[in-house]
Amino acid sequence: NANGISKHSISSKTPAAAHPLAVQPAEIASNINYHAEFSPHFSPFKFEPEQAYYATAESVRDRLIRQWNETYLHFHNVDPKQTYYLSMEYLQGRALTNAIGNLNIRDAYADALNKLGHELEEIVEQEKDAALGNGGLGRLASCFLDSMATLNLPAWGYGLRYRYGLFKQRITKEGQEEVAEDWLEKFSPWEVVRHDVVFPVRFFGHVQINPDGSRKWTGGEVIQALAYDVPIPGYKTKNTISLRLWEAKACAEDFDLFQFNDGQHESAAQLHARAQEICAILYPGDATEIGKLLRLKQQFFLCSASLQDVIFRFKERTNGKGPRQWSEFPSKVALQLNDTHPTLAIPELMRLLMDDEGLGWDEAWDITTRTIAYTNHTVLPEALEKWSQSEMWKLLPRHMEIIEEIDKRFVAMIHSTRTDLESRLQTMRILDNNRQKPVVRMANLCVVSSHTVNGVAQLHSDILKSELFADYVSIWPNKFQNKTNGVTPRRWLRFCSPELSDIITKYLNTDEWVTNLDLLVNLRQFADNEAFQAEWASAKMANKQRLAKYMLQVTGVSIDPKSLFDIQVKRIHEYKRQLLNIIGAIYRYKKLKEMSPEERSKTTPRTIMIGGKAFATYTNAKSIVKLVNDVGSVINDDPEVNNYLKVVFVPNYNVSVAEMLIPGSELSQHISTAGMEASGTSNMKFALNGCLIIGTLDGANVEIRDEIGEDNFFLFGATADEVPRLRKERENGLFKPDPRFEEAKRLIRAGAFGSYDYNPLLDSLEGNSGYGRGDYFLVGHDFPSYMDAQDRVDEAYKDRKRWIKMSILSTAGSGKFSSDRTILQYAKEIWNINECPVP
Ligand code: B1N
Repeated sequence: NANGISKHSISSKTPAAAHPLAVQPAEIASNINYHAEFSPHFSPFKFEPEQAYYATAESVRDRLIRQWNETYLHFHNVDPKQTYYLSMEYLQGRALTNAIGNLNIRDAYADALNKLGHELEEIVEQEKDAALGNGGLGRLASCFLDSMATLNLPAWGYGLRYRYGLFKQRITKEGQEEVAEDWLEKFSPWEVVRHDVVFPVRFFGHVQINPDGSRKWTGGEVIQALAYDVPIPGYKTKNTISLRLWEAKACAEDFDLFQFNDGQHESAAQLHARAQEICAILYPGDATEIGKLLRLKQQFFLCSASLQDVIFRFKERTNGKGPRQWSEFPSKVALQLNDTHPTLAIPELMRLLMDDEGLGWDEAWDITTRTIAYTNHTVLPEALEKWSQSEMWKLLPRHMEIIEEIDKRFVAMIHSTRTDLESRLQTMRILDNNRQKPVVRMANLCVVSSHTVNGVAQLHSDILKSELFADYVSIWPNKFQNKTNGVTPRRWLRFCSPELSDIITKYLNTDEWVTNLDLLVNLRQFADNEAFQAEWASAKMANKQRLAKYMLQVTGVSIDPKSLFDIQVKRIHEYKRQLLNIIGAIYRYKKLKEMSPEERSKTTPRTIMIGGKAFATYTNAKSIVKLVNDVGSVINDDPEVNNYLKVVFVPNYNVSVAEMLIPGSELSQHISTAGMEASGTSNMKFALNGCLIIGTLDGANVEIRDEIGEDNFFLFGATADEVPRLRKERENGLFKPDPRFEEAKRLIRAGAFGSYDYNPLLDSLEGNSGYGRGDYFLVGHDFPSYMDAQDRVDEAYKDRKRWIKMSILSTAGSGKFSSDRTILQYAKEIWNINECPVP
């Protein structure tokens, strides 16, 4: 019941007209037609854009299947050490443009579609985003897969096939409304179901103790995990790896025919309903605590199915050398946990090794700790996962036994070797029993059980070592590493901005930068070149015009491509400080109102775009969405100022909207309270696209500024090490607010932007302390420095030559932020894997 390689192979005879590897546009066109006719999903004779999209996608998918199978077979034969990336989230976005771009057949497909009466640009728009993630963490996983494939690394992703991904955001008079997004409504042409890859996953039940003392988890309910594979093509390489997404199913035997025939329809299908629940929805939290038992079930489902699959493959790849030794496991398998969400892989691997394979504790522990590594993505206390021990005893009794044993052994180790840390044990332990409802601290379990723990930007990794995990550093000083995040330059420059890419290729005289992003530094020599600057400016202008057209279409607001395009798009969160942005915009509006027409005409016209989704139950985040929309309505309708300022909320921000916004951006805001944004990754995408950053010294901003140069970065705000002192000062009543800040808030409270009650939101910025008060995120403190930085932006934009030069230098300094660099570092410094290119 799994994906064995059989001795019997099949030969593939493909009709000539449908040949999947056609290169000539005419042949490709007939291949697309073949799919429309012979893998029909719609009534015949219709070939509207939607039908054309599905037929094109299937044609491209067929082309991928061969190299995908070859990759699997090659890995099987070479049997290299392989990485398995475990993540509850993948934010894949659309696949078509990416696939034909990576296969280097975009133009042929565009021509073929032309022959069939369609435009590629329109066809790719038919695809729904695969949004199986919330934000940066999920998108990072998808960029990593792209880099692993491109670098020919033996690596796979594992995740869940959620029926409903991240919600669609609709903006109404009330603010944000969440609408279920049915990405599988019709079907996805990019997944292949593997009916032969099925593993049982148990929940509940009890632990049975055998006569020999060994233990076995039995009873409870058993749900089947069925594999759906998504091909991940590398750029200009045959290597095509897999993203394996599990779906939950009940067995046919679980359907109680007797009960059903007896008229008890619901209870007959009980397990079927329970199975369906597991993969029904992605929990829409980003650095927000979600303590739902169903979420724990999802997490275990991912871990158990993936580990059974990994172990199956480990046993299968013997290459005639007789059965595998378990001691080989860590030299064949690397498991990477994307945050604590897949922590249960730790006790599950221990259980499989001990209870199913008969290993002893010490050997199982040695194998587990040499195999597993953990990436931390946040230090926000509310996002650090803690699961109730009593709930876990019910759902996963054997795993709780194992977790207790890990905790017990950790405590014993401290008592015997590190008595100096005994006073710290209460916070270091995995089990927190000092509360009414005892919990398991997942991050502590990860740190104790992993060979390597990493943060996602230098500052963040430093904070992990000096604060969150400081006590562990003294025990395992070499366990902690930094791996600064990166983004794939294929999706985030080459494909989303072909205009800029062509200019880069022309001046560098090579397109090698697409896989060797460090080459972008060579653009520095052209930063003052007038011809280059002119081409650069016109490519940016074309992208701005495309964006303006899009904004008109989705919001009805017309924006001027000659104004400065200033963008902040990310999940809405108080620590990301969209409030700082909007309060700054309100003050700008007030100033413009007070100016004479003459004075106004000398200001730098701006279009401020803000977008992002708010967690459905996060009240302040939802008020922020509403506020941006309300402020926009007033300003955009004010004929006195709307030639100089517009504020537009970008609805339903997602991967494909980002691909439209980022190339057209000139200034982007990454303005979190220092120390709170672990890395940020959109900052890298904006910089790569020649967009300047206004930002704090937080997350990866620090490294971006180092690379691009301080002259090309609009810096403001408190630093991470000042934050604790500033919070204290506020508590002691020593903070004097800026009058401009006070005035802007007063305008909101006075109803200048409508009658909605913004008092609770604004109260969070006031007072000295208290829950939801006391300006914990220091918006008021950073406001004057933010306004200064914005003045520097306005000045810089007036000097177009200087601005374009800064824009070029941004792109030129972005080489470090390729996810290829990040993944190579993981491969060498954590996974110890080598490339395995398909010949
Ligand atoms: O991970 C990104 C970073 O670039 C961002 O700075 C960071 O905020 C983000 C619970 C999270 N951290 N934690 C989460 C997501 C979902 C969830 O249920 C937490 N996301 C991040 C990539 O490193």
